[in-house]
Amino acid sequence: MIYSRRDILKIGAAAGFASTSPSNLFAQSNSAVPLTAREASLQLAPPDYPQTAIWGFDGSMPGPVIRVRQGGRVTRRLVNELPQATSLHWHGVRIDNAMDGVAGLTQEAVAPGASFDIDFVAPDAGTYWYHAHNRSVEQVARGLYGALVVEEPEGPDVYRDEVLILDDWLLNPDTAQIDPDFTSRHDRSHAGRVGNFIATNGQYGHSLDVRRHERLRLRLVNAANARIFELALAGLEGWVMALDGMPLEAPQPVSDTVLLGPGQRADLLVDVVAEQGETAYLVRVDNGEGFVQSAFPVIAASSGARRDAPQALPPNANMVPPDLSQARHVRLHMGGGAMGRLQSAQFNGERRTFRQLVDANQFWAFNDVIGMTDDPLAVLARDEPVRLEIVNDTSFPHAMHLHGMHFREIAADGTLGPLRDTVLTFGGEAREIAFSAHNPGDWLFHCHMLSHAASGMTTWVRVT
Ligand SMILES: [Cu+2]
Repeated sequence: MIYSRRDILKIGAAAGFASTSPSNLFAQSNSAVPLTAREASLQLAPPDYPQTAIWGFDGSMPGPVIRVRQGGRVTRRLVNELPQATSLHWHGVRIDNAMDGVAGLTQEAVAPGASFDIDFVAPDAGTYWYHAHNRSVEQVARGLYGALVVEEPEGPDVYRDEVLILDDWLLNPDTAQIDPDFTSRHDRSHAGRVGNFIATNGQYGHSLDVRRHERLRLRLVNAANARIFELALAGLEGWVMALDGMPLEAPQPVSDTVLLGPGQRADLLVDVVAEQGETAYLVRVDNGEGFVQSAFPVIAASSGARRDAPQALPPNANMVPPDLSQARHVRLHMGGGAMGRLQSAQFNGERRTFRQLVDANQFWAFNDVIGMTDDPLAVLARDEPVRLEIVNDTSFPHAMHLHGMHFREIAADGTLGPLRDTVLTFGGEAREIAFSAHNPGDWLFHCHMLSHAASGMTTWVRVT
């Protein structure tokens, strides 16, 4: 039997009704559902390898998919059973600043043995993710992340709605254990920590059975520390419906490849066009060569024919494009890294030579300054329109993520692109983004290549 989206919602509603018995209400009122960061081990590498020790939410990697209806509240108690302090960030959510989870900016890190109560409203439908935001270069690499799905009141009619979290791991090829050198000078000064084992949802040989002509919603999340995923479809025909959670005005047919930098997401609708007995694929393209990222064996023929192209997802509210004629200009110059031209930069309030910076394991500067500063990059008035020019004067790509607010890229012809929360820039490029500073608070703005963030590429803006 094929369930439509509405059938699934009906089943969910029936389960909800059953849970309103008095005894269940009493149990729920005691405390928020725990989300426990802890050590665990699981079979990450192929079956002939040992299990891999990871850190995961509720001991799994990825952590549990958290699903909530649009406008609903997310309440969890973050319980830290790790040997290290941690915090939890909700990437892409236009969140109350106090819940943004940035250790050292919006809250103190949660000490081992301590807990932190999370309670926020998810205003926008779409695909988001949560991940550790203390010592991120280590904690995300060890597995502390999961998906947050905020469902439309009435989503598209699909056979299955699947989260596919793409990641790579740097594993010891003999023991299958995660390489514990999170301060590698080479990773920091080059393209970041790039793994040697790539998988979907932490599963070797990730596979989903499908039928011909079924329509699936694939929620792709790039959780990698540094890897840029270039993706293609085989035996599937699809449309990009949303980027970084936010619906596109019109579905965009996937004719070529989809590029996802670290932190970025794409929602696809795909129709299975491979024949029964064949296998369809989500393909990872690496230097022009294709690799299986996820497999979709076509186990049966569908009773129906292919369906019409999908309608756009409903837009999220209060996303008025900024008035560029009134916009404040802010410039972010990126310098440093290997094969860069950085001679010196300010670090901890002092000017340091590049040699001194190398000794301090710091490699990247924003506007001549390395790392977090007491003063923000910009102090913005509430609802102030901003154009932020990002000049990548380095030899490497960088994926700049703004917390708390989405932005649009300004194209060369002055038009505004789709809403995003992370923009991928390549070496030598200048890109410009624009947004209205509608969300008050202190918001991190950093490279999501996490080794880069740990070695200089972190700043912040204040919205008053
Ligand atoms: Cu970077």
